[in-house]
Amino acid sequence: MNALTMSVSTPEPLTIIVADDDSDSRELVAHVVRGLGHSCREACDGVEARAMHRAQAADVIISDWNMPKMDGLELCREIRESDPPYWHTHFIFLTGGDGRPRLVEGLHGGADEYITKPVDLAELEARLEVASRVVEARRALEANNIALRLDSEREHIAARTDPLTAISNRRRLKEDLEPLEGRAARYGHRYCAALCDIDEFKAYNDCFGHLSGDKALCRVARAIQDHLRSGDGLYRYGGEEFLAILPEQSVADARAGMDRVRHEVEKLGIAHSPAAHASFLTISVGISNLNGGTVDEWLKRADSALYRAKSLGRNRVETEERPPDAAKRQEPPTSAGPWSSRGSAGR
Ligand code: GH3
Ligand code: MG
Ligand code: MG
Repeated sequence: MNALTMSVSTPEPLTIIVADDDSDSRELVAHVVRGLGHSCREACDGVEARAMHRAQAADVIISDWNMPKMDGLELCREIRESDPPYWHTHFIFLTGGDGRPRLVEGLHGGADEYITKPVDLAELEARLEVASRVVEARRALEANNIALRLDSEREHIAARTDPLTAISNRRRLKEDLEPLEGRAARYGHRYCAALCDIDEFKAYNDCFGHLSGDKALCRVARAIQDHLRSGDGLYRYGGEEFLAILPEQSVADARAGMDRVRHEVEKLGIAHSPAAHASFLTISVGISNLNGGTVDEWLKRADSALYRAKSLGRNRVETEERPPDAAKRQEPPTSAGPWSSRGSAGR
């Protein structure tokens, strides 16, 4: 059995570049390589081989020593310098005559193997088996690294995601809030905070049970998320409280946007407890603007606005520093009913 008729002994075919200016020698080696089931590209000199490797990195380069434009040793050195740290190109030198002095120079230059011409086909096949083992080890390491990276990315995301609603949690909020103060102060960016709280949610739980409460919480979170702008962030702030961070919006814009969100939650039509004032689950929202103060003060102002929204009857949006006649300008909420007189601010 010769090298060409042997079955492929490698688990995965290799991608190989054969570089040789002597077309007979190059074609013979390429023929053997292809016969063993590997993919093979042929280059007439070092420059061409380098370009091929740059276009698509090869697992193995089998290169003649003496070639025009760029010889094999230079090619080998370039490959070693330019390959990324996670990649190792298995480099095999081909050379005629007494190869001993070049063997040492070639290995110092970064080569892994050395074959003398005329090429012995059985030796070439054996050298490619060695290459396969090395490449397999590299591929396994690479796959392991990718899996580890994915795992750590997944863990990173999971640690910042609320497991119930799948929106960002307080840890993520803390990280996202950190740069905002500086950005607002230094570059004049505007941010509004909109604190949303489900109205009379305790009554919902008491009536339908905690599991139904969980489901309703998820639907409300999804509805809020779906109706924010793409650059806005939404976080689970507390039990049934969500915080939306709205970049580059005036308080008036934020108020209009969050009133649409409030309406969308109401439109879900999640039947509320008979003990609640409204027929359907609703949210109240408090909005504040990050204008020079600290993030903590900013969130406290949103909380005060939310408290006012609760006091004024729930299912409504209130902003900080509300002008005295603002209540008259806001459309009465569709399902607020008699809350203004009966609702309590029991958050
Ligand atoms: P208000 O309109 O004043 O906000 O009234 P409320 O009943 O919503 O407010 P309160 O703070 O009295 O109660 C909040 C309720 O939210 C009580 C708590 O059981 C419920 N809750 C908080 N987190 C969760 C959760 O993860 N799942 C469920 N099902 N309920 C939750
Ligand atoms: Mg509530
Ligand atoms: Mg609450």
